[in-house]
Amino acid sequence: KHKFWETQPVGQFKDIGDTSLPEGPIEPPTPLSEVKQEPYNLPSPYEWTTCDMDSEDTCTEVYNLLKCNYVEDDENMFRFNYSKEFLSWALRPPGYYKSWHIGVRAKASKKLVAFITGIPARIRVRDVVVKMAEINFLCVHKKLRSKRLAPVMIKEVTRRVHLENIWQAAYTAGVVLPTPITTCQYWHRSLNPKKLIDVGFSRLGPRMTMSRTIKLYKLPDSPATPGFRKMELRDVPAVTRLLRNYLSQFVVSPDFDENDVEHWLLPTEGVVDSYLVESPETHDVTDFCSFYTLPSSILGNQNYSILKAAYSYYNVSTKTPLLQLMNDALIVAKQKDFDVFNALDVMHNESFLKELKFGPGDGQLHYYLYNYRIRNALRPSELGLVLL
Ligand code: MYA
Ligand code: JJ1
Repeated sequence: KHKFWETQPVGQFKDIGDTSLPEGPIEPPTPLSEVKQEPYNLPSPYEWTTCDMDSEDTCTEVYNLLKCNYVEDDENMFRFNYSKEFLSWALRPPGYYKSWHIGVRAKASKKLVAFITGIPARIRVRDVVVKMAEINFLCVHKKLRSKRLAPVMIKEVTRRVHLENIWQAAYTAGVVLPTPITTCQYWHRSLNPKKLIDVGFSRLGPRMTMSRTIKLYKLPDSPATPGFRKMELRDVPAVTRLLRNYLSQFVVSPDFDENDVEHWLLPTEGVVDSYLVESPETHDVTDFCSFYTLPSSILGNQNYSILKAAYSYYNVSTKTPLLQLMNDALIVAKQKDFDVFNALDVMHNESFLKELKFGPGDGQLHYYLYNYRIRNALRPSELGLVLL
């Protein structure tokens, strides 16, 4: 069934429930001298290219490939439309490798027709921190699908990760592959219900009118929590402490240091928003919430072309109830003109989703590790990792 994935060091379906298999690396590292020195062969009309994401022009080429060919929902009504600023942020974290930003071009026209990326990350699995690659933005042009290009691209990114002496990876997908460490559900909170209904993102509930629906989703004009404010550079040490302490309770989470927090969580206009609660009395940072901006193209609607979506990222509550903190996040997202606020049922998110009027979506997200076995599948609430 999975001619490619059966050959890879990933948990196989046949091994599910086998308690004799140990947790940890599936195969040991090989000496670097034994890592293949030349790129894998592509079908002859195509050639490898390393994408320089510092270059405005390359960034635009990648942006356009993804805008037209990346992930769609199951009814092909919406397609992710990551912005150039987002791609430049997502692909250039501390210690990134340019060689892990891999493109495929048509030799004749030099047109970019496929893409895959890795970025380095330290991921903690129970009590061990593992150097990994996070693999994302795998995309093959619509006209070149089902030609087995994806396996070659995955093998090539694996080779380039190995050359940096890294032997594990983490990735997510909307499709089931061998084998998920957990499967998460997308939830959606309407901020602009009229537009969501008009574009077919959501439907008018039974016995609901448009005006009752608009009233149902109304939010206050400003956040309720005293001391709620945008995160600033001076907050990096306090946010790092808060986040490290919070994430330590999950089975799988990133191992963020201050450099990582500065990159991934300091607000970046139109890319990532972060807020915290600073105690008006003690000036301690007690709570934190964040979301990233990922619009989707609306395919074939007369009136609208872009759906503005915020995605819940990392949230920590120690004093403000999580429900109140996330309600404030919804309020600021609404003020910033987002149409919908999305979240997965990871970490403690289940505790606020229903009460804050999120509804389950029709999409799921499966999480995977490469060359690292987890003995039993996790519950989504045991996962402390959000990939972009
Ligand atoms: S997930 C987002 C993926 N992108 C999209 O969904 C965008 C729209 N779709 C496309 O562009 C194409 O359909 C893609 C497949 C490129 C997805 N992850 O070339 P093919 C397997 C892994 O004929 P195409 C993200 O970015 C499939 O099961 N494998 O197919 C994370 C089959 O293998 P097998 C996938 O449709 C990516 C083979 O590919 C996926 O033309 C993580 C068919 O190849 C998928 N999403 O192209 C990648 N979809 O026969 C893994 C299909 O065995 C990283 N397939 O079933 C692994 C870690 C690597 C680093 C390791 C370091 C140590
Ligand atoms: O956005 C998604 N679904 C929406 C739109 C569905 C349109 C028809 N298919 C959805 N809307 C209902 C919202 C409603 C609001 C009021 C309350 C009740 C709910 O369900 C889905 C997620 O649910 N998104 C996708 O399918 C996109 C792909 C998801 C897999 C992503 C793979 C990412 C790869 C990562 O590297």
